[in-house]
Amino acid sequence: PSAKLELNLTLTEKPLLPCPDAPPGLVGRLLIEFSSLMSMERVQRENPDVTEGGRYVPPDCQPKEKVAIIIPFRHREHHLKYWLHYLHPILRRQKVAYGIYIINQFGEDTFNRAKLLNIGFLEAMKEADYDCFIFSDVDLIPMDDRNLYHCYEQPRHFAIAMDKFAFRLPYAGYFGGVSGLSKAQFLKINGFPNEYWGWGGEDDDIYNRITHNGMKISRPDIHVGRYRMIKHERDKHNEPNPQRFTKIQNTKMTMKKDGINSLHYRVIHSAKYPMYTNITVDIGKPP
Ligand code: UDH
Repeated sequence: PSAKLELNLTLTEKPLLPCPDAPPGLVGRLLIEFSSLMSMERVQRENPDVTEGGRYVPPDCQPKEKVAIIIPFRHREHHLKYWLHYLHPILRRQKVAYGIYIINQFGEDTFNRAKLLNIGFLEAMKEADYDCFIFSDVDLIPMDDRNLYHCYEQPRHFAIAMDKFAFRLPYAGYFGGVSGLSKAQFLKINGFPNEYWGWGGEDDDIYNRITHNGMKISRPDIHVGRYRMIKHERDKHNEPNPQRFTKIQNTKMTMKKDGINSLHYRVIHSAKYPMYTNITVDIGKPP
């Protein structure tokens, strides 16, 4: 009888077709605002098919890749609610198979965005065989769902037209805010620098790593790559780093020894919540 059951199953289960390059359910330009109250309960209620740890797999097609979304984080709970509220439905319409990883810096020492992103790469890889890594600030919301959150032939810069920069690139080599690299692209540049403490420069260093390794930046159409940033004051312990200008002159030398191959940290706490995975890490402090 079990052989018969197996046969029945194989006859009725349709193999899923690959997810389309242009998902049919996209709506285009979106209204993004941050004035209404947001709660995690509401986000949960409105996203019942997201599974524990903030994971999702499209039910009706075979995704080409698995995407880990990595968010550097500390004391931005308010922003995170909006980010999850907007992004879960967008990613679902885009037919992305994904997991959300919040990498939360423990303690009150100087913030280090790029080091947290490196940790996100390693920690996500421990959980699943991700092909693609999208690194997003917690306060940036895409205004158009045609800005597809997956990886491309070349490292991708998604946040090319932010409201705070009058919907333009602030300078040609800008790679900040939201970016995405395949596993191979990330490893080719030895990941991101661990030695940028405080605000600024790390995104330019990543840009340098990409170009020094013979890759180019890929970008969406300027009308599609629009973002709203949730307004905020400068955080404590993330002051502009005065060393950033000299450091970005030296990427070619430093990238070989500073990166994913020199990463040290300690996981303090890790938890799967309904809408995201949180990993709190001790990353040390500037020398
Ligand atoms: N981040 C945190 N907590 C912090 C610092 C940074 O979560 O304490 C994360 C967060 O994901 C944020 C990202 O790191 O989106 C980038 O940091 P940022 O938002 O400080 O950088 P941005 O360039 O702002 O967006 C700089 C300060 C602007 C002050 C404007 C005052 N009017």
